Amino acid sequence: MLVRTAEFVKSSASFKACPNPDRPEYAFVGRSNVGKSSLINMLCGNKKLAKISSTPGKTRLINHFSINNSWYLVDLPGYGYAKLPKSMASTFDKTLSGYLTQRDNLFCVFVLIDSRIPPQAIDVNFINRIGQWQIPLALVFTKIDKTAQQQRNSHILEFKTKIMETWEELPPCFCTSIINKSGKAEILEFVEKCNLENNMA
Ligand SMILES: Nc1nc2c(ncn2[C@@H]2O[C@H](COP(=O)(O)OP(=O)(O)OP(=O)(O)O)[C@@H](O)[C@H]2O)c(=O)[nH]1
Ligand SMILES: [Mg+2]
Repeated sequence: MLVRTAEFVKSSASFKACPNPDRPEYAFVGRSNVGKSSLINMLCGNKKLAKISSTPGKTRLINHFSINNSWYLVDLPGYGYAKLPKSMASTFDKTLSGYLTQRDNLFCVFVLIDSRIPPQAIDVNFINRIGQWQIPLALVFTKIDKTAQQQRNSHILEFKTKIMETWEELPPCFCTSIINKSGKAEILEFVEKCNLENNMA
């Protein structure tokens, strides 16, 4: 799939304020700083589309981007940012769970995992929650340019093994790097397939 146009639509503080759910939607979620906004920019070929930062906690709202005027990409606030005051962390959690459970046009949630580190309980727990909500999901192992192949592969294998303790089958998995654009074609092809399977876009 070719991304011909990618436009920012709006930032929303809750699912209630999101744009009309009238087209397929794909959301990116994961711990703060894992690379959600960077990945959206890579997929769209526009480094300035979603705001990125080396400081965690940059994205604080639900951000919709319209792709080819026919489907949405959504940049979500990160979870698990330790430096947030507790009250704010719980607001983020409500924003996130409200969005994930109420958005009817959500075709797939991409959960981003940092390939530089071994499996983290917070990611595994979050993925299990998505499973309980029965929302289609895919896993994206990010920043693969940052770690030696052997170490990264062992983190990814450990993660998949952990997931298989509770899941019957592995969800689709992707590996990405914004440095060399790894994973871009694969993710866009996956989105195209989902759109076609649902006869939309
Ligand atoms: N080397 C490398 N750096 C990356 C990659 N993806 C993201 N980064 C860097 O990681 C940092 C965080 O990226 P963001 O895209 O802002 O992360 P985020 O998940 O949107 O973070 P929050 O909005 O704070 O939740 C930035 O400094 C990016 O340049 C990657 O594939 N490779
Ligand atoms: Mg972000």
